[in-house]
Amino acid sequence: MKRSMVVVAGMLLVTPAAAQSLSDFMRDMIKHWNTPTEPFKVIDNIYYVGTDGLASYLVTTPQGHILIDTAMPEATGQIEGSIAKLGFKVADIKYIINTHAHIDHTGGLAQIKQESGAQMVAGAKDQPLLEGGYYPGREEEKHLMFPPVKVDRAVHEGDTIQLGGVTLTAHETPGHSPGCTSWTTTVKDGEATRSVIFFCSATVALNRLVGRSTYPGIIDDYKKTFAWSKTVHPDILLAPHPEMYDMAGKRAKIAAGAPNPFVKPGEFNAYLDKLETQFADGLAKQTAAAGAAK
Ligand code: 4NZ
Ligand code: ZN
Repeated sequence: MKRSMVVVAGMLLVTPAAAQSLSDFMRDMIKHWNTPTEPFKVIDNIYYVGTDGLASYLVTTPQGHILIDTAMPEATGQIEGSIAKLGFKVADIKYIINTHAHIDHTGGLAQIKQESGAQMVAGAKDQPLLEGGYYPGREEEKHLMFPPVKVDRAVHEGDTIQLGGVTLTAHETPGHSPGCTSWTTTVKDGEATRSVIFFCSATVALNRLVGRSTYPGIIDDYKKTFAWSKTVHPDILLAPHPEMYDMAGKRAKIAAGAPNPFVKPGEFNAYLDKLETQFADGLAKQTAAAGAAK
């Protein structure tokens, strides 16, 4: 495993490696996030068009395409190049979905919307963040800002996007951001039909849970998301950070043919159980730190 990947995995937990300065850590993480990678077919009509360290998905249909998330602002050209390399056109994107309004997933939304004329879709509570281009509770931090993008459709639980025979259903999974939205659909895998989740995220990462929290109600929101996660059992887990579902390991196995390595029932639920434990640890640490500071 490359060092940068270990670093990113650590970031997604809570804290950087103690021996490494925060800026070194950030530099390694951003380098990984901006490293190019080959686009590839995940399964059926779902393609990976992200970078080595940040996921972006193209869901194709005969009536145009749906793009889910972008990456850092500087990686937008990579995503567009990947779409072209697969033989698809940016101009044919009809909807752009954002799972959550953080710079590592929103950097190319405004540009690709402008170039394609696509409708921008996001969770209703992330609309002000996307239209303001800032991180909630850290409005002054320039390095977390991204090009603002107008949201055409603000979605809630159960809302759908339908295009060319494909239906994507929105699920409110708040906490990581206030409007964090996961999407479900189904794909064909030979004769079988598989259920897919594009999970938003539920890591603590940069969020403040106690004191002046990232946003009011954040703790209850994470809890709602963990409760909901126990009620769904997707066959395929996809997420904004490729480490969340071992994209690289599975991609390496695709060449072998069937069975498709991305089909892994139970992976989502095991991962969410792990995130729930990490959330409890993060909350305990932040609570203890707030107590010690008094
Ligand atoms: S995230 C940064 N999406 O919460 C931004 O994993 C967003 C995340 C992590 C780190 N950042 O800019 O340092
Ligand atoms: Zn995030």
